[in-house]
Amino acid sequence: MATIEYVLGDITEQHVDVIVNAANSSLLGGGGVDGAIHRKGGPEILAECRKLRAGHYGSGLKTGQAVATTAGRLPARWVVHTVGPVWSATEDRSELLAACHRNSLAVAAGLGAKTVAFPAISTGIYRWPLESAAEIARAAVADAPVDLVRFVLFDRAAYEAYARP
Ligand code: AR6
Repeated sequence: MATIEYVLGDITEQHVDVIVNAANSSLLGGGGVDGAIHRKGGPEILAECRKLRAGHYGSGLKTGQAVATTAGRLPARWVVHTVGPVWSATEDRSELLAACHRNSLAVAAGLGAKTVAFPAISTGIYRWPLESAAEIARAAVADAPVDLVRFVLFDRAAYEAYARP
């Protein structure tokens, strides 16, 4: 059974094996967590993402899928990039949000990672309501095949949604 913990902080500063990036299907960067990871991790991460796009992921990473690169100058060993669903009030995309978490953990475990940090995927630019995202994310990591899952929440509202008992 993995230990699940919740911290208020910046995911780029986490000393864990894997940090998960809330990316987009282009894999070529963006704002939010994605922007911070590429900015602080340096050009090596983007270079690896470009190679992925030139190879197996020619048409991009689909929503819910996950793929790894190294972590450049970040303290983590790897970045696992995943694409969360954009919030929809008319279509239930919960399974895709759960799949992001499960597939990221499977990729991490395949690398031999024991400790994995997640941001609050889809709750920023993709507008997923915090309480709902927290419930889905927590359930999706309950059987994580690693020793530690750490949710790294960037502000107090996200922390309170994810860390509530
Ligand atoms: N550490 C931890 N959490 C953070 C950090 C950080 N350094 N920076 C922001 N957050 P978002 P999404 C929080 O928008 O909603 C990008 O452009 C933020 O407060 O990063 O999945 C991608 O390229 C929020 O709670 O991801 C995609 O196009 C959470 O991380 C799109 O945004 C997620 O916000 C993905 O949107």
